[in-house]
Amino acid sequence: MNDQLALPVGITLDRFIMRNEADFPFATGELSQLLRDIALAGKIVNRDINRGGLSDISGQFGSQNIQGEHQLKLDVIANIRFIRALKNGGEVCAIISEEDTELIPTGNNKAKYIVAIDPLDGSSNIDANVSVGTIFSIYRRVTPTGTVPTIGDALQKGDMQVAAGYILYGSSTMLVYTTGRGVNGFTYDYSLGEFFLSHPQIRTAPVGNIYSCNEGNMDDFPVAVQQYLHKCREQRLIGRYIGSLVGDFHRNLLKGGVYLYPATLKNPEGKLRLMYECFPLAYIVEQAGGAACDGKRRILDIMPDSMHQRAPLYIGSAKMVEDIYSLHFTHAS
Ligand code: P6P
Repeated sequence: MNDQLALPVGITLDRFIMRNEADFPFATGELSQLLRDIALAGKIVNRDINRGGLSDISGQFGSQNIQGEHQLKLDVIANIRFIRALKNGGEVCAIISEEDTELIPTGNNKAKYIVAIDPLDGSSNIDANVSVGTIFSIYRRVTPTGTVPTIGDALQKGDMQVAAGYILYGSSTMLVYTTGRGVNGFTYDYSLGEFFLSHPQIRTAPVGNIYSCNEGNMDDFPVAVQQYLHKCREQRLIGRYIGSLVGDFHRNLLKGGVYLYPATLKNPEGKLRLMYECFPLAYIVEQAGGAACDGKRRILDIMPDSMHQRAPLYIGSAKMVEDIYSLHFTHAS
């Protein structure tokens, strides 16, 4: 149960962080400052995205990332903004980014946090003005402070996260995050340059009537998923899928529903990346009363082998995720 007191709607992110820092007896302020650094970079990326069509920063950058995906100019710009904010903020000793093949040491070897980030997920939608998002996950390093961080600092189980969140650049820009005491949402007021608490203590319904999935891949899906989707249709559930994970996840979090990205022929391990997409959203959804699995395991129980590892993802309302898991289990035995 969330023991975080629901603070009044309308307080700024900064005041919220300060009030809640007091709740952590051993808080030393570094995590608070790290959250502020991420929020600052989010404000800058928000401005870049809003200007995308007006300045020559939309379209392709002309390179590919480790995923073999064409990097868009805004992908690269967002990556630079977040890496710069995290380096300059001084609270992070290393970064995993979707846009960079290797672990990025920041030089702040005395810092105790590691950040895994997808700087701009769903960016292929930007030219069509569809919502996109930043997804981040924060861990404590496991090697001694003062030493150069290693890959072992980065490859930690999902359950080891100390915080996770996303920034949704949509009809409004929102920062939603958890530090393990519930999930809170903040809406950005551009005229004041501040995030304000707008969605205190978000809880997700145990069952929803929305399912989000690219049904074009239906014939590739495991039998269990095909069976589940047929059930959704029989029950006349609502199909909503915008092809942008943060937008689909956020809508389902607030309204109830489930997002499915199963393994496909093109992505036999699933498409979504464990460290900076599945883990952070799984932490958030569990803190809001929901669930996330890969069909066989709870997402947060998975121990990653590599930074850019992929996984199938079923995430959202607990009962709906449990139904998908049970069907996998039935068909596995
Ligand atoms: P598909 C965007 O590329 C992304 O990583 C998620 O944001 C989104 O949910 C998914 O891929 C869309 O993938 O194969 O349905 O286009």
